[in-house]
Amino acid sequence: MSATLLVSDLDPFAPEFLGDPYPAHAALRDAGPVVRLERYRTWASARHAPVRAALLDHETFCSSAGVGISDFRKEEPWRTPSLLLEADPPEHTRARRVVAGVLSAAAMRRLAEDFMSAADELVARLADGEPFDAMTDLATAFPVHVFSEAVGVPDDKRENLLTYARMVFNTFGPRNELFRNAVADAGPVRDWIAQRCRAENLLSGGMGAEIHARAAAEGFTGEESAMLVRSFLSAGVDTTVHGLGNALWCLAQHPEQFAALRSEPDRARAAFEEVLRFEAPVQTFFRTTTREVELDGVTIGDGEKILLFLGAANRDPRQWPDADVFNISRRATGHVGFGFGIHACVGMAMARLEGEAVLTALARHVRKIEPTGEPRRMLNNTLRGLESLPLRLVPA
Ligand code: OVM
Repeated sequence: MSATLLVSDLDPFAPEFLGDPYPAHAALRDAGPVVRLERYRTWASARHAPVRAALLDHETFCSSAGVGISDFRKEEPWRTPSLLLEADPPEHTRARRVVAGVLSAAAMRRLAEDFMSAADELVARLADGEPFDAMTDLATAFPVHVFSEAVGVPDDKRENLLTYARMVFNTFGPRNELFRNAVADAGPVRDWIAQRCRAENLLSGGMGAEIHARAAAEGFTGEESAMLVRSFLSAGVDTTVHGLGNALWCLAQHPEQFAALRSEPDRARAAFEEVLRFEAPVQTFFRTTTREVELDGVTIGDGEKILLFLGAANRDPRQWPDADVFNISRRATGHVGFGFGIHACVGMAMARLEGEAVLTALARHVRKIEPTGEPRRMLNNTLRGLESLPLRLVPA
């Protein structure tokens, strides 16, 4: 066996780690390309090259055994596995085709104008110099509204989308307090989601209805089509909420970067990409090996779980100069915040559109983003983001 460092005392799902993962990320990267996490008897990688390589080799590093710490071959999954996220080819390929068709470049062009005007209106209204909670009133309000409208989720209890997503992302981790609290009283929210996924409960003309239509044409049953909508509802809202929240936080913390964005609003897309590199909303995913494999010189046995630290790979100094510096002018492309390979975020064009819309509106309407209090961090086994972000927007 090759030399590996046993990081026996590290718990990457403990509150102290989740609150500020970056020092531990650096230690993990420096320990080796692939390390052993004794506490969970799992492998892990925090470097960019092996994380990217594992994501690209989907045959060896499979998803059908679950992309959380739980091995579906040994433990019963807490919910019916996703046909998209928790699947391998050829089943994954069919599901992906349906969902990717709905999220095409042409579909994004149709959404762009609505997203831009919704962001413009909201930011113009908030930019009055008065303190507000940017998590609630901007980073959450915007995606919940534009996503629900685009997908065709009726305007009733839409906040359940956030509760459900938080639950899903917590359940990728171990059965710690975050996991247990997330699934306690899960019933009503799960039922609400299951109902929303049904064809008859989605508004006509929306992307949800289109999933049902395309899925039926591919030969999926109504129940399977609803499962594909479930993927949409699971992955489509809270991820962008925290992408936008992290963007606002980064820009508030780095006024010179916001000044650069203001001077060139066309940089909004690139700025959002740098946010995703620097503060990846989805921090981790697991894969499971289908054979013995050597990853960056380390031998991993067959049937082993490996934790891929996307957020740490995005700050690997072996990949980026000044990796710990937030700089909207750098080339952030190549980050793994959206994953990589066949499972790379199928909704990334929509996420980028939301980011571009909000950052463009900020560049247009806001002179200064000023914190008015301490932000409160949200802890989640997978997501990195804030619970509240008090600030004020000084109008331009
Ligand atoms: C899904 C799903 C759920 C959570 C995340 C995700 C980031 C997908 O149900 O397919 O991708």
